[in-house]
Amino acid sequence: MGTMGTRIVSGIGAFGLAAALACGPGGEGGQAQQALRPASGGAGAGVAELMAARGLTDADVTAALKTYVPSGKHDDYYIFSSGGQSGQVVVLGIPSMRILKYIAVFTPEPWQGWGFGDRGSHEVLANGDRHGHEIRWGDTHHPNLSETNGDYDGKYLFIGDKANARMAVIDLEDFATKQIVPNPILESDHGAAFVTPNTEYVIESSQYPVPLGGEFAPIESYAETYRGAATLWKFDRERGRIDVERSFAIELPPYMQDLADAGKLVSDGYAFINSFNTEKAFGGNLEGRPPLESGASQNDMDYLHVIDWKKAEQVFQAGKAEQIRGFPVISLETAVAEGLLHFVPEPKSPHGADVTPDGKFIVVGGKLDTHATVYSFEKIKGLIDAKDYAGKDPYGVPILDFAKAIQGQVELGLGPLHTVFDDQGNAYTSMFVESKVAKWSLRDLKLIEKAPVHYNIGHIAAAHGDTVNPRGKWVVAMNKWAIDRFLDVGPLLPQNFQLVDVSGPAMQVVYDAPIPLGEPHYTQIISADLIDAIDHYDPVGTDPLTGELDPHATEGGKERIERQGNEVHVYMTQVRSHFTPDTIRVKQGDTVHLYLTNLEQARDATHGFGISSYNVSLSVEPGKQSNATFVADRAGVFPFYCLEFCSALHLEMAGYLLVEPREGQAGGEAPGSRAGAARHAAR
Ligand code: K7E
Ligand code: CUA
Repeated sequence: MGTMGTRIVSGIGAFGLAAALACGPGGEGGQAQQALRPASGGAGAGVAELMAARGLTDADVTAALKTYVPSGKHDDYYIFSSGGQSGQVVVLGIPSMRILKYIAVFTPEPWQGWGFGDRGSHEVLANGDRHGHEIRWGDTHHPNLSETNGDYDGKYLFIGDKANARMAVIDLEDFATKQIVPNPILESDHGAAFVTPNTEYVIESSQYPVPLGGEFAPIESYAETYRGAATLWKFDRERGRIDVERSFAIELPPYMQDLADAGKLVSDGYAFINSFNTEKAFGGNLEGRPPLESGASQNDMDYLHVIDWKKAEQVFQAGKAEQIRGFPVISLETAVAEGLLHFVPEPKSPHGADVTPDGKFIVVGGKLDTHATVYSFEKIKGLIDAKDYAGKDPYGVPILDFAKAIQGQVELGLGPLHTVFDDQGNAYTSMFVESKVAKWSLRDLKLIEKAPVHYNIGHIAAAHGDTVNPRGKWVVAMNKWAIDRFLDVGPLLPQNFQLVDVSGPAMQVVYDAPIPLGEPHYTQIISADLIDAIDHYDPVGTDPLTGELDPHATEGGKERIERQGNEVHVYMTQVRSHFTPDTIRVKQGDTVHLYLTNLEQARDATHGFGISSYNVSLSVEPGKQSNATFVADRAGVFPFYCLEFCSALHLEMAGYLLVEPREGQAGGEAPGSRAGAARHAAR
């Protein structure tokens, strides 16, 4: 999308705009000019007429031109957004804001066959179960792309589940989840995921303190027995998986740890985690204690946690961690003794902690304070090195002096939350209470401009805006409230992503995109050329979890059904427009192992497998192997069919599973049977 054209058209009248468009550069002037004129006989209309007819202003049309991506053309950037309670990741394009995909992560999702019979996905989901409970949802908050030298490399995406303290790994080769790791010591997280500059670690820090490891302790002993922690998941890039064996955690006081960021360049090796509730309030409004919310808002200052993770890694490797439920945890005592944890006061109950592209400063959003506070890493490091402490917290953690640690504060207004950066030395802070984006300069810490957004912006993202190499141009405001922005859809409204053009002298909101599946929190925006996704699995029969040929992959011509006792193994292939075999005979009570290979290698030649009554839905992309196992405990006739309209004979791409009653056992439910009668009666 060229900015030239938009600059030409801004600030001229409707008629002028049409003329400028008609005569503008582009080489196809003649054609364009024709298109702009009303076609004789009626369907077309000139731009000026269209603008008049639809009541569009110049600003509307420039916004449209900045965001319109013609059919067949691609977006410049990907947005990877958390999907909130949907437990998924939402992928959009910039500038069109078209939704491209929902990636199934913590929640079963039938289109992708995620958790609906596909054995691999069940394995991944089951690995995320906690305390013996099957967990089939997540609250995804903070996606983080893998980084090389502090910039996105487009290979992996990590996302935390705030509700159940879990971390997921998504491979951006096929946009599929490969791993879910439950945190063995935490019950909730929030500063998760954030990666270190070369993705050495994926960090997950706690939100609500608990006795680490999940045991019971009375809430009255909150200060003594409840704790937070920062977990450093070691990422094994070769394998594309978190290596739990090489991961560890650092115990933290029972303040509620909040958002976090890893240092970069000069501050590489450090992690910064906000907190609120240094009051150690724990609620109890029906038990004579203040509600959590007011109890946690008494102190003027909370603590920015400064963690030297490289030192922590050495301490862990030196065997100085203790085991909690089999997981190595560096105790608070050890963390203090080894000098790897320091606190810096921060104005009450902050929210975002964001490291500037040069790694020199950490910007903390005030939330209940009207400022963004800018901390100097150099000053923090100097104070730590000189052991120049202003005091200690009740757990012995040294506290640095606020005034000595900050570079300055910027008065922004009401409810500053999160901050991202552009390529011109500017910062953009979301102003939740004011419903604005505040643009300010990192050079002089002066406010430049505030632009209204709709409404109550939470996170904010910019193109590569939290890396060492921000791209500028676009900012996305992630608004919590949509109120009047879209057609009514009942009381539950979508969230509203607003695309803001920040390339000009004044910010312009150019697009509203409803996000109708859970509440997104953070997003990251990556240049599209960095994503190198595959369009089919190679070789044919690839298990997407291992990336290798599945042992049950079936070649064309070698399809078969093998019976071993009560186990029936179905080696099946798919190719437009049939399943082979398309008749499967089993006996009631048999365990059916379905090994399904899509023999195709053509882009977009995806088939599916859906079957009645057995809760199986598979997505079998070209070259993919999908295996499912189910017990055919119900006798009857069950059609299965392809779930994707893959060809003219797609509807014919079907077959039957015939489950014969075992001798002496009842068959299908007879119309006159008691169960059948009861079901009819219940209608
Ligand atoms: Cu919604 Cu990052 Cu979880 Cu702020 S958090 S808004
Ligand atoms: Cu294969 Cu429809």
